[in-house]
Amino acid sequence: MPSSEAARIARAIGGADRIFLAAHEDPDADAVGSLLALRSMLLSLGKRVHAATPDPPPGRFAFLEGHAAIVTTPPAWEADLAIALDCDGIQRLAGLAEPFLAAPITVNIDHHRGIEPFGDIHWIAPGAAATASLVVGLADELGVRITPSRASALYAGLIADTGGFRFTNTSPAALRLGARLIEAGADPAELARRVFTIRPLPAALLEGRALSSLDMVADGVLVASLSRNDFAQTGALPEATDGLIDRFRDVLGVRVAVLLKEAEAGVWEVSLRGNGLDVATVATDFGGGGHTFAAGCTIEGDLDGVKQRVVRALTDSLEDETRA
Ligand SMILES: [Mn+2]
Repeated sequence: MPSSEAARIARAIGGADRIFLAAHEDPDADAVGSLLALRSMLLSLGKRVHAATPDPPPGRFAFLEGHAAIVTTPPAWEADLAIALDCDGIQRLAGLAEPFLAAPITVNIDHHRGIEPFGDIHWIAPGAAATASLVVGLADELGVRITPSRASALYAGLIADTGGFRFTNTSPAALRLGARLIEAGADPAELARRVFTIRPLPAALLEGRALSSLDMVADGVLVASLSRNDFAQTGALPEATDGLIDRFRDVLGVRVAVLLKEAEAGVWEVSLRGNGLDVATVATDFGGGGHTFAAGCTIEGDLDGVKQRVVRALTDSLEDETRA
């Protein structure tokens, strides 16, 4: 994927010795995979690299090479260059934002739509299926090889963000990239199992709770909710909800699926999935963001209040879209 931004970033990397790499809070496979692949590439170029995410990467990605090197703290040294991956807004770096911005040159590599650009160089490609695909573009620009471990990390990101080549961002380019990464040593069956299928018992128990909470509250708006109690009683980690909402979107008649997840007492993380309907606008109205059909925000209040506000906003927005 040739791009003038990739060339500028490659030049910035060429001129740097100490590089601070960061990816977004609550990191997903694209964030972790992109971070690990780029870290490995930069190490091979003889750079000193610090890789961090505001929250620890999920343990289920521990099989990816370098996973243990990811920390939640900024580097103890002054970086020459800081690169953010998969971050739709500086706020997604949470506590790492300030040290990130303190670097003399800052770079943002991302594929989210409608993001607030930050950094001296931003390479934002909303047409790219995953940030992982931009990291491959950068590898080509830098002339570094996609080793089997880099290919595995990047393939994990690619399949996570395309839902295993099922989402609307599944394009010829995404499939070609998948093929290239498999040729470079990624094991598709094993990686699909690691990213999508394997899960601990508490996650299965939590899904049971989410299923029993399902409520078709308005025409085509299906809401699931998980309280702090549900997490405490099942022993499930926050990441146990990964992929859950996508299954709820597939329930017949659903236009929008909503998952309300209580992060702290009275603080609800709201995930939205639209079946061909824009949900990013509603998420943005509540101070969140994301992709057109997959977005999220955080709302404070009790469950009923939060549910009502989200559902009202969604039904208003659905009416507008139906009329338009
Ligand atoms: Mn991504």
